[in-house]
Amino acid sequence: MVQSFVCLGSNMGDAGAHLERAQKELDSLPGVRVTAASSLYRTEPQGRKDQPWFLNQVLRLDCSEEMTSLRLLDAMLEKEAAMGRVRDAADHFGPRVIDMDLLLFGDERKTEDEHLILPHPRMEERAFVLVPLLEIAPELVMPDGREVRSLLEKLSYRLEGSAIFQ
Ligand code: PH2
Ligand code: MG
Ligand code: MG
Repeated sequence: MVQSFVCLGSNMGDAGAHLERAQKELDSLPGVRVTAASSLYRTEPQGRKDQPWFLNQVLRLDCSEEMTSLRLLDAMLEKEAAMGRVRDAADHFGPRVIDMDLLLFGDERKTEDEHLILPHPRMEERAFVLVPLLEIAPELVMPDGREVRSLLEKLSYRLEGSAIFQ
């Protein structure tokens, strides 16, 4: 069994409903169980500011032996498409119905595969990832031994209730 963390995001339509459906879809995958879910955060858009605020949430998944990180990535891309996600290659950071990002897969480290880099290469910069991640895994340590808590301490951000400004 491997423990994995996934960040969900949506800023189109009924974002709350999209996150709820995404969680159900992941839980229904063979060899995957959602074992923890953070609360929902309203977050300032990163990367491209001229778009609606996001709703973000982090899930913890228990994955059985046959569910590898690449299989999980493929399954998540399929679920995103099934939920109506249309990818715009020219707008990597623009609005989306649903985004499922694999943050961590056990202590796996991957740099050689262009489709999947682990840990997620931008998670360290993103309060919208680290705040919900720490909510469900306060003692979490990165595969290289750094505490996730110490990564968040380096960021300049503001948490107001469930809103994250960065
Ligand atoms: N996702 C992005 C780009 N910017 N900003 C926020 N607040 N939340 C996201 O999930 C997000 C983003 C690309 O996937
Ligand atoms: Mg993303
Ligand atoms: Mg993504």
